[in-house]
Amino acid sequence: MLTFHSPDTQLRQPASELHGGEMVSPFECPARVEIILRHLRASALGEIRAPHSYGLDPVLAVHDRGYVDFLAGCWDTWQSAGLPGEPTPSVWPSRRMRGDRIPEHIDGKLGYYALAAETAICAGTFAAAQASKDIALAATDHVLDNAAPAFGLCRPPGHHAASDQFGGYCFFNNAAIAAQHALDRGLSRVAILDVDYHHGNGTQQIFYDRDDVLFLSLHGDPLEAFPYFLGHADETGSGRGAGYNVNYPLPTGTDYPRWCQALEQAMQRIGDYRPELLIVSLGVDTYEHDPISAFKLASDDFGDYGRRLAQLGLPTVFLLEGGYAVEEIGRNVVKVLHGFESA
Ligand code: 6XA
Ligand code: ZN
Repeated sequence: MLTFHSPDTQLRQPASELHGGEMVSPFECPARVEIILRHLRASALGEIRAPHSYGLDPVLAVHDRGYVDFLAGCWDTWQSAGLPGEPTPSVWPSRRMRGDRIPEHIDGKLGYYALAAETAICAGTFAAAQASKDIALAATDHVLDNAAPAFGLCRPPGHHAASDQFGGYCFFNNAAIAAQHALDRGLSRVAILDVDYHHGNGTQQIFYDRDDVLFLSLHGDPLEAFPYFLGHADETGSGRGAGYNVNYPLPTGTDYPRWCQALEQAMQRIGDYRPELLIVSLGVDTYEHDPISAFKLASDDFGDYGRRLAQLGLPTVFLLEGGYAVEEIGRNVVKVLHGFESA
């Protein structure tokens, strides 16, 4: 299986993250990619290629122009305002306030365009986010052109990014951009299966009223887990999209047999949909030793579900989302990909 990777993803190096009431070293860090690369090379999974630039058009096909312009200029605006530290959202148009006016001050803009406070923007964030979506697009093109699976080593991740919101370490929704790109190439049905520990609220929002993208997500119950305000089972899509959004919220402590039951249900639904492309939002923060998540998957379970996914027999692109047990992230990602290939 081919991997797509770009060193530009490493331009995202924020100094800190708000976690547990403290500023800590970010969980979503460059070492994640380095360790995955090391395991990919050692496992001889296949060639590692760089993507070409697709520009911003595929981004603007799913994201709001004002949002993209905000991300492009945020770091410079913050610097010009003479503010110390890193651009970090701290105020929101919350309930009973107005959300229809975009503030002019950068502090207000950050709150308008953010869904949470842990994700700071740094000098290289916009460039890294562009590299990440290029990886997703190149991997998707490879799958569609060669009828062979591919892995996009995306960083930053994407599934929390909504049409006009960043947060949860995400800026551009790589999976959504890839799905829309595939539709724009002439496909009529794409499925996105999100196996990250966290609900893919951004992907859900982007396709919520559409039936050309089936979105399914297995994740920590939002009553107990980030992003807290989306991801319940009764969110099933609206309008034409009614029935095309499927959430499997699972309790804290969920182990592999329980998780796998939900996976089998999701696979059944995907099979019924008959998509022409499957995009897997591959977060390995379901791992039992992940520092910020609460499921109990063991390393071997990753190989097992990789094998199961292959049984769908679909053109499949894997795009990296979360996973923060840095020492084990390479092993767990490679297990999924190897499992898929060996099936
Ligand atoms: C913020 C938690 C962000 C979770 C990011 C993630 N306290 N999403 O892994 O998949
Ligand atoms: Zn996650």
